[in-house]
Amino acid sequence: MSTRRRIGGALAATGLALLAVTTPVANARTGDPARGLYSVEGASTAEKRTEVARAGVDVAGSRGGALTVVATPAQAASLRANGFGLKPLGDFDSMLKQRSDRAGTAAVAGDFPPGDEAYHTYAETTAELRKAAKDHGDIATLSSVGKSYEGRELNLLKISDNAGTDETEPEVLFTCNQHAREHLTTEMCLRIVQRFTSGYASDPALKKLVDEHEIFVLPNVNPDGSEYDIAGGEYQGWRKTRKPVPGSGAIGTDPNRNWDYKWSCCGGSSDDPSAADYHGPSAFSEPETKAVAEFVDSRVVGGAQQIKTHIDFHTFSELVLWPYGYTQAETDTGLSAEEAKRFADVGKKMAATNGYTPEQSSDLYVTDGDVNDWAWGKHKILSYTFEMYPKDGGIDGFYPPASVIPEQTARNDKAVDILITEAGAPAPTASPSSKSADGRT
Ligand code: 3K0
Ligand code: CA
Ligand code: CA
Ligand code: ZN
Repeated sequence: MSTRRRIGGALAATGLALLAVTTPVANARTGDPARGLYSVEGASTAEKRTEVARAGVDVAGSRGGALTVVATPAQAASLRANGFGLKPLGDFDSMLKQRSDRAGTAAVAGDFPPGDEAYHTYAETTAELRKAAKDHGDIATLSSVGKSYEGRELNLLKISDNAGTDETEPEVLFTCNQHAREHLTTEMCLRIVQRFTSGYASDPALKKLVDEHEIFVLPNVNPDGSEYDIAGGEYQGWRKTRKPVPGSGAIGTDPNRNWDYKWSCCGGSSDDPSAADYHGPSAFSEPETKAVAEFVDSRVVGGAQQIKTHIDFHTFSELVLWPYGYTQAETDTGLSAEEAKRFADVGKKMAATNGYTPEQSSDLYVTDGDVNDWAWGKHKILSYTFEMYPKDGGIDGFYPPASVIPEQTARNDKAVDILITEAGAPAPTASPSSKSADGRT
């Protein structure tokens, strides 16, 4: 792989000398136009950030009043024409290659690039889950909610006392890796698995959390995407699923715009199949989101949703986000002032333990069809997005060195415990003037 060269028309990109961001060097493997990484200045309000996202660019992170985006030459030109200042940070594909080759040794097929082998591939993640279930059979059972487009099992580990029995205990869900390249999140789910299974016998506080709840962990929502991202020993900067979009030459849908609640309602996702935040041809067009949703639907027992709280892990920017994403209003259909306050209170409580910034999802930029809006809007699950380490960065933001895994996953231990504990707390009582959508008071 290290000898591969990216060829763009008559141009051969042979090194940093040709990294001028204005030069459209094609990606030799995909044939895509070269993508540049930019800092977009003047994106200091949610409206402006939503406008930037609407250009179809790939929003990598948010830093201060600026957004870090990956843009094609056409997208960059369009943003500039709309008055945004773009500060070039480098050629995305070349930066990916540089990042992948950092250790300077040959990549092992199917594994993470040299130096990053401590990250778990899909096969290694599956092996860890099997081992947890085998070594702790009384408190851990492994199942699958369905298969990905390419046929990979969407593994689900349940952790609880009497794990083989559906008991009447508050249920909690942790999901990771909706976005392919956000590999640190898979490590986060594995950390949760390790901590509660290995710590059960020796740590009374952990044992209590396990005994009194049913904890579901789904480490790879988008395994096709994450495997594609590391195929060939070189990072691809991939975000979406891997299912071809019917009637277009494009591949992949943004799974976190594909959920069936206010899907594609509000300019918080793209109609363009090639865009980074393409919402898919229809809600739940992707087998992955559909399978996870059907699992959550299946947890309605005797008319009551058993899953009470949820975190969907992403990277990066160090944020705790809550619904709604589709609107900038703090309250809307099905989200009363009391409920919005509970989201903010618990969100801030968790953020106080990990140092992330707590805010409503749409304070970042408007997103429609995301998992939190669906989980709350349909099931009243207290559902958060955590954007993990780092706080800011360029492409390296998605690919922190494996050495940060222990610290950056343990950083969320207390927040995870709060979220689990919160599953047993009573839902807030709404005042009669602001009943929730289902009429509960
Ligand atoms: O709820 C949200 O606002 C999700 C934010 C998430 C997204 O889907 O756009 N950010 S990410 O793509 O950079 N992980
Ligand atoms: Ca139990
Ligand atoms: Ca149960
Ligand atoms: Zn993400």
